[in-house]
Amino acid sequence: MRQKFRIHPLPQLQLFRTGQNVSKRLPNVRLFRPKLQAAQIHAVKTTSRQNPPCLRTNTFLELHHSLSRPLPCNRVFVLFYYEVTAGFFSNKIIMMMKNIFKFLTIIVIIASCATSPSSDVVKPRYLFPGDYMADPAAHVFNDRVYIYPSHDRRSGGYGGGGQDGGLYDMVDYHVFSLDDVFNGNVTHHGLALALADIPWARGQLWDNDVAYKDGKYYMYFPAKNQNNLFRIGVAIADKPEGPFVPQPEPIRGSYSIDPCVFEDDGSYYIYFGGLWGGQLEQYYNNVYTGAAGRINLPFAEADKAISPRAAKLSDDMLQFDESPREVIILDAKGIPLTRSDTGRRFFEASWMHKYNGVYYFSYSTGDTHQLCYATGSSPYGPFTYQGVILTPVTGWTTHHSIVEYKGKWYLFYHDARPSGGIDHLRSMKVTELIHLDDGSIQRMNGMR
Ligand code: FUB
Repeated sequence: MRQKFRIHPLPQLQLFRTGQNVSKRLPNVRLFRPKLQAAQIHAVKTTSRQNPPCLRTNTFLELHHSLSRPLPCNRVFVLFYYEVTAGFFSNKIIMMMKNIFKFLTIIVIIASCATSPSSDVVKPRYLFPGDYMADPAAHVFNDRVYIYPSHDRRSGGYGGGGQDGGLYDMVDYHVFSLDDVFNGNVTHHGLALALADIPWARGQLWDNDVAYKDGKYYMYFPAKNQNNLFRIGVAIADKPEGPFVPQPEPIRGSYSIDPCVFEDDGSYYIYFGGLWGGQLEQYYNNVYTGAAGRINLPFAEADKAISPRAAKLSDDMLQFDESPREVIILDAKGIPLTRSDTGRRFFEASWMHKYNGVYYFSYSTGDTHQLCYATGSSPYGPFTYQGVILTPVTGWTTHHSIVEYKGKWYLFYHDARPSGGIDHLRSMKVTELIHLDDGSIQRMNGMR
């Protein structure tokens, strides 16, 4: 039997912002493609309570969406929709109308995407306007989010300029916490560890991370020693906010920068490494080779991107339990990324999180300024490159952490916008991070 429909009223054109709650405007939205991703669902979330006068309760709307990628959020977007009720028109005419609107919608989506490389859900929040803090490592302890940033400052610099990162001349760490990511107070717990209290360290307290085990909190931090080589130290506290008491010596066999610690099934893994000023190029097979270390390598080896390192921590959390292993990042064909692939290869800022049983290794590409991620089935990798999480921010460095809190995921990161773009005076911020239905992470715009 031929089913008849009536279209009433004529197709609607409406402007809205993705990410905006449209529930009051679009009741009973029926999605043309049921497999919508989180942000899209967010964008068209509806309730049927408030019907505008033009809509009837027995009608539905069809939203045409034909792209596999999510809609860019917080962008003005044109929604074409029409209302269909049992009535005048034949199936054939309905199908024709559907195709026309599908076509128009695709054009608008493409135009919208062309002007923005990313999609975002919630406007990011600067967390501590009072001072410059960078590289925020966030963890949930005692139902609060604790944030462990580097503490940027104005300084004449720590020797070596340019690629040595001498301007990042930090001398202490402060701790922050919150229990409402976007609206609540950010508690500043004050000084947690100072360079002057670390017997082996001479300067440059860069990105740190903190892990909890058996009633103690362990802070892992890089610093330059008397020979100007980065080593990684540990400091211990009874409370998440510190104060942290440093061990007299750095971790045996440690080198380079940006430690991050990840707990999995009761084991703790430390990831670390950073190129250029982070000195990772100066090590081969965990041995210090100096600047010339990679010159005589066979081509295939020299061509391979320099890998971040991972090692299991000892039971007492104070040493490596094994020699650090290379964390290999592969392309989609299973081939390790190359050194010249600067848009995708690892540079610094390791972070690990687990989502739906999959290990997500994320990092900064340094001189191409992206935050990227790669996924795998083991904490050691290998990981397969997946894409960009955050496009470049204001300032040279980009560095982040990813944490789940009260059922949502967040990206903590920094940029140098509040300082007017001074690379080494950065401000920490947070935004929501979305895992899409297919396991990918929704790309975000670093300039927001
Ligand atoms: O904060 C100093 C360094 O800048 C960090 O260790 C790097 O990851 C970069 O953010």
